[in-house]
Amino acid sequence: MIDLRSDTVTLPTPQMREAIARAELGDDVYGEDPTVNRLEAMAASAMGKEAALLVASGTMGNLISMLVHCARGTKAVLGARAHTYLYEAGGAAALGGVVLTPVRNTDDGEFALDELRTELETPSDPHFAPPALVAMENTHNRCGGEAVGLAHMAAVAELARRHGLSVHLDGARIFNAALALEASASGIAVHADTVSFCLSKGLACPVGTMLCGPRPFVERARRMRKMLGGGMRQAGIIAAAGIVALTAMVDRLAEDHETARELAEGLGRVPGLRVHPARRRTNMVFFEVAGGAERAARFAAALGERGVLVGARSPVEFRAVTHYGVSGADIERAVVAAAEAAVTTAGTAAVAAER
Ligand code: TLP
Repeated sequence: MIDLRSDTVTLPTPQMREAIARAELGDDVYGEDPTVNRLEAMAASAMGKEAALLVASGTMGNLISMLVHCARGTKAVLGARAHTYLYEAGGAAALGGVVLTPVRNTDDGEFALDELRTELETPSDPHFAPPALVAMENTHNRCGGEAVGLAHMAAVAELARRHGLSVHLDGARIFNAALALEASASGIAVHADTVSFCLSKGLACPVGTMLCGPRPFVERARRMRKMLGGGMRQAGIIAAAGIVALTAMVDRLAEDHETARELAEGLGRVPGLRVHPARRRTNMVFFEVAGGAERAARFAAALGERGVLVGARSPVEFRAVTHYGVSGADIERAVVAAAEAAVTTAGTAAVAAER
C-alpha cells in the first residue's frame, strides 16, 4: 500500500526503536524521567521558549493551551479552517467553557485580517464574551498544507497583543513550515507566546507532541495535563523517539516536500483531476475529481484497488500527504494509478454529466 492519507501513518525508524529499547526511564509525574526532561529541554530550545511539556497528541497540546490561556466564558479566536476549530471535537468548549470563535481563513491559511480586526475590536460590553486568545496554524492543514508567511504572522501577533491577548501557534508541522519559509522554527514561533508541535507526523514518532512557552505557562499546562489524565509515568519510552526525531528527522522533511511537488505535477497532468495551486507547498497535495461525488467515490475506490490510499476532504476533494514511508518511486506509481483510475471512471462521469 502507498498510504498518502496522512503523515500520521508513519512508523518509527529503526534508530527510534533502538533508542526506545535503551531509554533511561523514571516517573515523569515526579519529574524524574531523564529522557523526557532531555526532550523537553531540546524542544524548548528549538522553539526559542523557556520550557516545554511532552503531551500525548497535537489535540491535547492545543486543548491544554486553550484551557490555560482562556478562562471560562472567554473567546479563543481561531481560523474557520483551523484544526483547533474543525477537528478537535470542540474540546476547549466542552471541557473549558471556551467560546470557540471562527474567523475566515484565506486559501493560503492566513486570517482574513480585516475580519480578525473587526472581531477583536468588538467593544467591551456585557453582551459579548471577551476574547482571550488568538491561535494561528502553520503549516495550515486544511488550507492545502501551506506555509503561512512570517509577515502575516507578525501582523496577527501585533494585532492580538495590541488588544492584550495571548497568541498560540498550532505548529503541528512547524518544521515543514520552517523549510518552506527558509526560516528557523524559533523564528516562526517568535510570533506566538506558546507553540505546540507534533513528533508523530512527518517526524515519524509513534506518539507525542511538545507544548512550549514561558515557564509559568508550562507549569500551569503541567497541572492541566494531569487533570486531563495525560500525566504519563515512564514516558521516556515516548521521549526517546522524540529525541531521535529532533536530531535525525528534521532535515529529511525536504524529501517529502520534493515528493509532494512531484505528486502535484503528476496529478496535474491527469485529465479529470484538478490540483489546488499552492503558494508555499509543503508535504500536502489537495485535488478535486471532475464529474461529481459519485465519480469521485469511484475514483478513490479504483485508486485503492491499485494500492494507493488518499483521504477524502469533501465528496469531490481529496488530500494526499507525503512522508517518511513514501519514496519517489511510490509517487511515480501513485500517479500512474491515479491516471488509470481516472480513465476507468471517466465513462461513468460522462454518463452522469449527460443525466
Ligand atoms: N491532523 C490529522 C487529522 O486530524 C486531520 C491529519 O491527518 O492531518 N494540528 C494540526 C494542524 C493537525 O494537522 C493535527 C492532526 C493536529 C493538530 C492533531 O494532532 P493529533 O492527531 O496528534 O491529535
